[in-house]
Amino acid sequence: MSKKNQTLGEFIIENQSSFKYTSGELSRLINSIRLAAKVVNHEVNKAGLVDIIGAVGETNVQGEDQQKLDVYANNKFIQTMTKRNIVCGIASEEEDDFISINSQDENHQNKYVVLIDPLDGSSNIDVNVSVGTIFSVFRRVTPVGTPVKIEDFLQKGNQQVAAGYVVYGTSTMLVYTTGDGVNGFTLNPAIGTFYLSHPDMQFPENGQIYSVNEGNYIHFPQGIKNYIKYCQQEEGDRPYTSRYIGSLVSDFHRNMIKGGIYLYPKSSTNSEGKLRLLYECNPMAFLAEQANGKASDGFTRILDIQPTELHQRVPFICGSKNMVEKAEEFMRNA
Ligand code: P6P
Repeated sequence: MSKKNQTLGEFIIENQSSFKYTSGELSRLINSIRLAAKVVNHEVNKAGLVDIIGAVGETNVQGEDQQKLDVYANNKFIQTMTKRNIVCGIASEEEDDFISINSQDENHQNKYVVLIDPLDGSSNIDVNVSVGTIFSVFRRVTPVGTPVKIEDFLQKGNQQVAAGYVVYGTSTMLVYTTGDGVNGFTLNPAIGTFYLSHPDMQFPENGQIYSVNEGNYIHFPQGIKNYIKYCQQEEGDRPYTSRYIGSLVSDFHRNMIKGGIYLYPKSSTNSEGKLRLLYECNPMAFLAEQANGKASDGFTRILDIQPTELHQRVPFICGSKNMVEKAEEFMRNA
């Protein structure tokens, strides 16, 4: 049983034996993410003070302006995981293709691949709104010791061995799962230590918060329009409250604590939605299900979707189980 105020390091050691692949490699991987999170947190917290805000002048594979902090966070996470010789491959929202690590060293036995959104919600950076890092971990499916291949990354989300996020908000938290529940750790910046502040996080089965960009309403499928009107009706515990930060990690985190639903549907302007399956929806869906929540594209469980390409998008509905099921009902009946 996890104990509040345990440090992340103590928690990892205590729970390592409960993880079926107890090689210690995954523990070292979580520790490397912890280190990178602290380094990125330091830069995020002083972004307003130094000239680190502002686009680098390039655009990433998503066609989005690359903010300097995007680039910084991407480099830090990749460097930290590479230097510690833990993973054999990395895919990132900021990288056009996946990165094969130690492929020259035929002796390496690294068996994990990591997919990462190094700084999600980065358009919020220069308006001082919280942003986050999202990560997803799989065991490779190609032979250990050989260069990774695309199929190591295009695995269904139900094969993830770990997933989590860092939210750089009023406090910095690392929230993750290795398939045995979800635990949240808060950083004490004075000493650079993460402490277990939110053991065994669970979505309430019901909630009264819905998170969607209603500016896209006219472009939504009819089922989503009908669900939004349902949320706004005067009946029972409704109307719900609309809360949308524009940062998936922050909206997800609040909804997991208070109860709620996040929706990024497809639309006439985003035919597959906006969010990326591999390094946004899959890790958040794994966390949601581990926290008694639910995640689908409106019809299919996110974790059962077979990926076909690294940066593919999917419609995303995630949060309190009963709220997601009600939204799915509206999608079916539209
Ligand atoms: P929109 C950030 O770019 C992001 O990927 C999520 O973090 C966020 O929920 C969503 O996109 C915001 O998108 O189109 O509503 O601004």
